[in-house]
Amino acid sequence: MMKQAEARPRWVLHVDMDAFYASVEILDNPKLKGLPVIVGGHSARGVVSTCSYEARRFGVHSAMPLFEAKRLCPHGVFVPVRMHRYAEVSAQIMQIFHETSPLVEQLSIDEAFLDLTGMEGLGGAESIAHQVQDRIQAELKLSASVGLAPNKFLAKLASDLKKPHGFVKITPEEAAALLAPMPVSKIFGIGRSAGEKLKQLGIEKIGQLAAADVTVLRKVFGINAEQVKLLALGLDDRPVISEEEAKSVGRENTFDADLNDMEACREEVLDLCGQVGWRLRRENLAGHTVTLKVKFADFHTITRSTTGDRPVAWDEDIFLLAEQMLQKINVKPGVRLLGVSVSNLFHSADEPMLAFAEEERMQKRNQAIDALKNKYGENVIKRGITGNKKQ
Ligand code: TTP
Ligand code: MG
Repeated sequence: MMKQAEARPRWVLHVDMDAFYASVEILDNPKLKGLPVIVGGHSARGVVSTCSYEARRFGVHSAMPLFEAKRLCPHGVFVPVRMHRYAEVSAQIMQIFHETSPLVEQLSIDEAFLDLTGMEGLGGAESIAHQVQDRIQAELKLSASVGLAPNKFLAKLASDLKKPHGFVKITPEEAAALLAPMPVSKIFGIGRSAGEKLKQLGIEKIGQLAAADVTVLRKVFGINAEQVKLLALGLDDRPVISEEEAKSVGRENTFDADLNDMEACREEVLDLCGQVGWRLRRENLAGHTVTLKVKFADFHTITRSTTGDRPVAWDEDIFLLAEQMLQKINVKPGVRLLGVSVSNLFHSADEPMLAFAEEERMQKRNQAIDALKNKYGENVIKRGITGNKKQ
């Protein structure tokens, strides 16, 4: 019998800058040091982007209307957003990350995961984590909080525990006990609505969630119940994915004979959307932009892109956008190739709306197809177009 491979112990580092925009403003204007600095306004919609920890003591926080921040902190120093400058500093921070590990996953302008697994030869994950925090301080004169843990969920949680300038390491052994007394809202994807439902079941703490019966959790999380329970136990096997890997996910198909009617093109686009969706979901990815590529019989090629209001990963959602673009294209001259891709990717588990979507039926259908494709390959199933057919 084949021996099952031992699970490799992982070390994931999550780095998140402290009061990022405000800290950059103070860096560029040291007179602001120690003052309640509130960044927002001008180009923004009149809300606080962020504020220094001095301002947080007055109750000011991100996304709060500026007038309210002014009321809470009348002596605050209000400064406008300077996006290009934060992007510049962000690039310097990411440079330090890339010099530290080959596997860096940027989550937002001021945070990233670094996979430090197997870097024992360099002094071990903990020493590297300190080096990263120290380099940011010494070279950029900025403060970061770091979390070191065996997986992404715990690493992100850890970096937030002792802000600002925190350093928190969570070992696999201590994870469950550390999580147990925390409120369930600490788990990404558990928002107010799921929190309320759990409360009705008498579940408020992560420890209770970890001990709950999966069949009970299904009532709240549907098919995600198992995943939520694993998170509550401190288990999360999502990989750290570098930008190169995650730029876009796409599939294209060249036809033996050119297609020249819309219905045939729709069938093909639907099939491509299924292949792209499957790949996305396998990697726990979702994307904001869907691109349709059409190569005509004369090799002339066009691409059309749509960025939707919400991220897509389900076949149906990708198809909805792709189909709208297809309908505007004249396919009569003959289509030689069709391609569908999704870009502007991020990890779906980081966007709660998607991770625990209410659309359970769609999830079930997609996941049933995924299970087949995972087993037999992507050509095992071709989906038919349902609903009203257009010409
Ligand atoms: P965060 O990391 O959430 O916040 P922060 O770095 O300011 O503070 P903390 O120490 O708690 O990490 O977000 C990073 C930047 O993103 C933040 O500096 C400003 C911007 N941002 C907004 O513009 N609007 C928002 O609602 C949030 C949350 C952040
Ligand atoms: Mg931050």
